[in-house]
Amino acid sequence: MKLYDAAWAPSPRRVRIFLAEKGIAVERVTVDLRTGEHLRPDFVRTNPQRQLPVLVLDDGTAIDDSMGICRYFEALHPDPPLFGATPKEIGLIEAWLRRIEHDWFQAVALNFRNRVPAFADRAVSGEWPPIPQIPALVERGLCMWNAFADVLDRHLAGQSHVAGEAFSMADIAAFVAADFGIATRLPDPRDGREALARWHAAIAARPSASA
Ligand SMILES: N[C@@H](CCC(=O)N[C@@H](CS)C(=O)NCC(=O)O)C(=O)O
Repeated sequence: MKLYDAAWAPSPRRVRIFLAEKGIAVERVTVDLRTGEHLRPDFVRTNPQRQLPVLVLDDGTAIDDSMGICRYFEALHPDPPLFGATPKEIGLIEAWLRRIEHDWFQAVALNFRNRVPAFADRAVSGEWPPIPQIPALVERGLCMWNAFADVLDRHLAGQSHVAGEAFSMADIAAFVAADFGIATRLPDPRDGREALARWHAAIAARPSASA
């Protein structure tokens, strides 16, 4: 089994933090996104989507999505249960994961991919044709970013973690989205949002945050 990983990028980071929380060691191959190593034939054979992360199992099966990879390892190693142990926890974590993906992570992706020259006329995935950048989506991403940060701050005012009192995959996904937004120079969501800043500091203090 090999995990194809990449530095600084958010989706691979989700998997690294998840694996660190579980204490799972996997053989890793680091692919350099900055030099476009993921666009070269060698890697494209491994993942035609030309994206990281991808987990290649011993039978050659490739799981080419960060959440799919985390679910795979959660099924193999259920403790600690990062996707929930009770039906209520499982439902709440999934609900928040989808909101974080659609309302926050996509806000950064919209803003970043429609603004950064490296993504001009680039396909979102290796299996798509090139798609032009749409400047208006930069602003839309910014609006979504700030709006969801307000929602999350209000929500975290009443509890210690995103999906309740226990740390979960929802915290990992939101934490990585927050840092990705900050790294791509969106407004820092901690500014003026006390509960979100408290929560972010608590997640950043976990050893897994530097995985
Ligand atoms: N849905 C996929 C998205 C993977 C993805 O977008 N990976 C980015 C890094 S965060 C990537 O490989 N980008 C390379 C590119 O678009 O050129 C996942 O969650 O793993």
